[in-house]
Amino acid sequence: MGKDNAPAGGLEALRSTALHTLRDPGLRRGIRALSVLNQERGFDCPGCAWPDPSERSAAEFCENGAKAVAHEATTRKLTAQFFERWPISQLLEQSDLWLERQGRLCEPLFKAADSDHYAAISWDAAFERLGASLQSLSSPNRAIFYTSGRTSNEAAFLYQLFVREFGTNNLPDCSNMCHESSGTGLSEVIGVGKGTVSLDDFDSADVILLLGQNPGSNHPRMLTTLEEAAKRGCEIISINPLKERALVRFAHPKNPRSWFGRGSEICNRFLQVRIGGDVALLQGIAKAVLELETREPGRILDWEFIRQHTDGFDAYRKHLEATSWDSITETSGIARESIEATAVVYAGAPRVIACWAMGLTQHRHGVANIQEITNLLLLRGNLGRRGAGVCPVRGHSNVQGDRTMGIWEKPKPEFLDALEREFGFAAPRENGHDTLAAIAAMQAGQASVFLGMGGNFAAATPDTPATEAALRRCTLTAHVATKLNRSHLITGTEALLLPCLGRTERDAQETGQQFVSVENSMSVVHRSEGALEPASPKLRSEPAIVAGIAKAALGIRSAIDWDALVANYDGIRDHIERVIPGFEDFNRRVRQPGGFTLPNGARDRSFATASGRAHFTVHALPRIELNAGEYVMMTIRSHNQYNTTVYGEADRYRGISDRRAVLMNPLDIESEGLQAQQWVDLTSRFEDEERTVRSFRIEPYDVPRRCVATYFPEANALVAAGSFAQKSRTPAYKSVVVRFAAGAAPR
Ligand SMILES: Nc1nc2c(c(=O)[nH]1)N[C@H]1C(S)=C(S)[C@@H](COP(=O)(O)OP(=O)(O)OC[C@H]3O[C@@H](n4cnc5c(=O)[nH]c(N)nc54)[C@H](O)[C@@H]3O)O[C@H]1N2
Ligand SMILES: Nc1nc2c(c(=O)[nH]1)N[C@H]1C(S)=C(S)[C@@H](COP(=O)(O)OP(=O)(O)OC[C@H]3O[C@@H](n4cnc5c(=O)[nH]c(N)nc54)[C@H](O)[C@@H]3O)O[C@H]1N2
Ligand SMILES: [Mo]
Repeated sequence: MGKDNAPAGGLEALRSTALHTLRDPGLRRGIRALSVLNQERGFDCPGCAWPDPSERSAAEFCENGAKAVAHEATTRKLTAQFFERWPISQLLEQSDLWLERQGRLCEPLFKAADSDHYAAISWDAAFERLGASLQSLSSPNRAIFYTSGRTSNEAAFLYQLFVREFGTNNLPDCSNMCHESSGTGLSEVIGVGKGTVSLDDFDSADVILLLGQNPGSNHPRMLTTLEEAAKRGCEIISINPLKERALVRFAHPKNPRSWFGRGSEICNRFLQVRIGGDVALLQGIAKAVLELETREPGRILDWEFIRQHTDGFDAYRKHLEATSWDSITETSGIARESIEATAVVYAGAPRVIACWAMGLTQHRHGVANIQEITNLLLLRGNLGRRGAGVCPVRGHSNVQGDRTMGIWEKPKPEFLDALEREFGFAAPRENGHDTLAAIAAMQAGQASVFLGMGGNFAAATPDTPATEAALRRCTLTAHVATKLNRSHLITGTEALLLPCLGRTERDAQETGQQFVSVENSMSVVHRSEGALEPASPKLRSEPAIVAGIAKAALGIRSAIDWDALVANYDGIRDHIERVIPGFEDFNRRVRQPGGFTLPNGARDRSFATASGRAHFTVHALPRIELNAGEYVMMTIRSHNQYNTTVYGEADRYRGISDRRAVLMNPLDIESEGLQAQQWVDLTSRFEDEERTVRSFRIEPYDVPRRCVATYFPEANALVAAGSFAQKSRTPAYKSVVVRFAAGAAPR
């Protein structure tokens, strides 16, 4: 349990950065890439969506960003000869790590109907095949167009434009599995589905709540911000079943003096909530705040804000009064005294920011979680002023921008109207399939062509065997990708792999070198320009690939001059400016140092809800009923992975050496009659469905009773597709009910 007590970060982080940089791109290419990573004229880190500071240091990246860059910038190449040697069926038996290590995809590849091999194909022939498949469909709604979150604004805009001109809104994306609960929850109550803070706000916050987030591994640059806040006395409170190590002690890798000491403290209060207990805990804190107000009337709540800018307060207060302390402490697993002490800290702080990530969104009550955070902030007017607000910390580096660009299965009518005005075709008005609906449609034979713009659909989605079967039913599966992954091997009758340039690489088009733009977690839009020689001369940029597909699928029916847009991305940006609000003067402003910030009414207390007010909302306490022998399981990321891309077995910060681990409380291990390090099989229960995975190992860990953790994506086969958040349909990856049986080591 927490075998290693050294601070997170420090020398170890530097060592790991150097190791990955040397092993993959080699010294020169690696240093070239890192020297422009997150710099004004460089490329945006493909890792996470945490913003860059306005004053940048020479090394504006973290260990995990450097890993993501190193793995993209690798000099290893995957050519057609490799696929001659390796049949797809044999590649499938290799581990994800092995697939990843084979290097960059270098040329377009095609798998014919009767073949077990990918073979080289020309770009023109590849586009023709995809175009012909799309044209042969009886309805455009029989095609699925998935997007992962690394795609630039320019590529995403072109992609959705093509898909809508083709005639469907079937644009599921990784956001459906990620912050959809945040977008849905926030839109309902504050009128905008994005965060309201900027990086500057962290300089003046007095309390920062970190809910269900592990920034030490997943947003390491955020630790710099948190460390600075902690040093000036800001209180940082972690609400998380795990005491994540980087939040306990952190040594900044760029500050040599800190490497050998104990590191600095980030969080000073850890509330180890039970998995799924956040609604109860947040209601508990709010209930205690109301009790403080009763004791000191008029001194605790921001009555002026509540009266002027909100509605629903009375119903919310009544609900809290009627909710018993027993039910709150039982569901949250946190003692009343701790909740009350937290309320005192919250009520004493002039400015509070709440940050969160997947620990809150990936539950059946994911939307309620987000709205309870908002409730708590509204009580003291912690919204729309300096040093305060909501901060959903995004995952993929441009997942927020992709949504802004229209990658969405439920586009707003205003967006479609603007698209029609600009391009003169009739946009489809019916909502399309989100990720879960796309799987169901393929399963039912109602969709038969799948195109993935990045990502690893088969491994990231719930219920792995069912998703795989669904993809295999397709007539054609195609992926635009940088590196080989499992989804590329789970093919339809025919399959295509279309290799693209990565963020790190130069993108030369007819009019010269192009740059793209991205939007970070705080709505700042800025440029990103690659610097490295492309891994292969045959790679094409994502915008060029989209244009190739569009021309082949739409032919003369298209109203758009695709070639002109690819020749000069300024032309794409001109269209974006006329279609999407907030992008006025886009081409000039994107060239300004630091870019520009998109407007967001909630930042100025102008709430775009029907009443123009922010809403308090009432939620019943969600309960996860467990039978004897059952546990609630969260599936989480290790320090050594980027989503489905696994860099290595060990999870350094948590002191775990093997990814097939089940993190479990020692008292539960004992009461179940299990042993540490014992092999077990896990069976999940959802309604009347059961799913089993074999060969996981029991690892004693400081986690609340009746709660366990496993790693994503190994445990995805246990997640039922029918178990998702109300309203947002985000899969409930963090509340899976499981039980154990004795098992054996993997074969
Ligand atoms: N290096 C690296 N960086 C990444 C990624 C990566 O895989 N690797 N992924 C990117 C992406 S797409 C995303 S979305 C983000 C993900 O970033 P995170 O959301 O930090 O990632 P997870 O590992 O899913 O962790 C969730 C945290 O939530 C906690 N948790 C689980 N269940 C609950 C609960 O019920 N309540 C509370 N309060 N906490 C809970 C877990 O203990 C864990 O600390 O990171 C992004 N950045
Ligand atoms: N059990 C469980 N499941 C989860 C989660 C969880 O916490 N638990 N988290 C969910 C979340 S938050 C997310 S965001 C999803 C992630 O789902 P995805 O976004 O679908 O998966 P990734 O692993 O991020 O995709 C990685 C692949 O993208 C490709 N790629 C990398 N860079 C580029 C590029 O520049 N262009 C293109 N075209 N391709 C590129 C590479 O081929 C790489 O293998 O997974 C979800 N699944
Ligand atoms: Mo994500």
